[in-house]
Amino acid sequence: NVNIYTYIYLSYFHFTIFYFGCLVVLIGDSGVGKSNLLSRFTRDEFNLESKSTIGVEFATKSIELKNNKIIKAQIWDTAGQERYRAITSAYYRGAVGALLVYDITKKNSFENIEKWLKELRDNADSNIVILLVGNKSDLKHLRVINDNDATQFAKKEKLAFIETSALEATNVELAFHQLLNG
Ligand SMILES: Nc1nc2c(ncn2[C@@H]2O[C@H](COP(=O)(O)OP(=O)(O)OP(=O)(O)O)[C@@H](O)[C@H]2O)c(=O)[nH]1
Ligand SMILES: [Mg+2]
Repeated sequence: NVNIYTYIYLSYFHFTIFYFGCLVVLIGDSGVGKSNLLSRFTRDEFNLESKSTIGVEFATKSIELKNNKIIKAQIWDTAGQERYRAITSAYYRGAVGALLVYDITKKNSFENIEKWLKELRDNADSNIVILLVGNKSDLKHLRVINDNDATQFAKKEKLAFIETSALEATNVELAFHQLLNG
């Protein structure tokens, strides 16, 4: 039983996907740095006191792929907080790629990757490209997830893996490019 507003909203949503083409989602626990990865990539900005995302935010950026094709990537930054789960999972459908982010200093955020992966596999298209991202690599003294464990896990789940720092701008560009080049 779909009311008119839902209909308008869904039309708009599908139009934007059609128009912009490349849709990428950022997912992972609250506080892992998704919004800062996005602001670093699209505006070269970082915020030490960023607020937790409410629902979903988005940004676009034109990038040149390996084959010299220029695409406009549309990036949806989803809220990590549990209470927004019903809204955010609606955005997985239609995405060509997902950055699955954890925080290298938070054991929980890495353990929850399996849960996020299941969310993705239940809701996204089956051919979606997924990149596992260990963010905050600048916090070397606080690291609890070593990159070996993450590499093993990524291998087991057939994901690509990269470590980033939104703060130091390490590998951020590379992560998005790697994802979009498939
Ligand atoms: N040291 C360091 N801190 C970071 C990095 N990326 C993000 N942060 C900090 O981590 C906190 C959370 O970052 P956000 O980008 O808001 O996290 P989020 O994943 O978007 O969180 P939700 O919107 O609640 O899902 C902020 O205080 C950021 O400044 C990083 O690479 N290094
Ligand atoms: Mg956020």
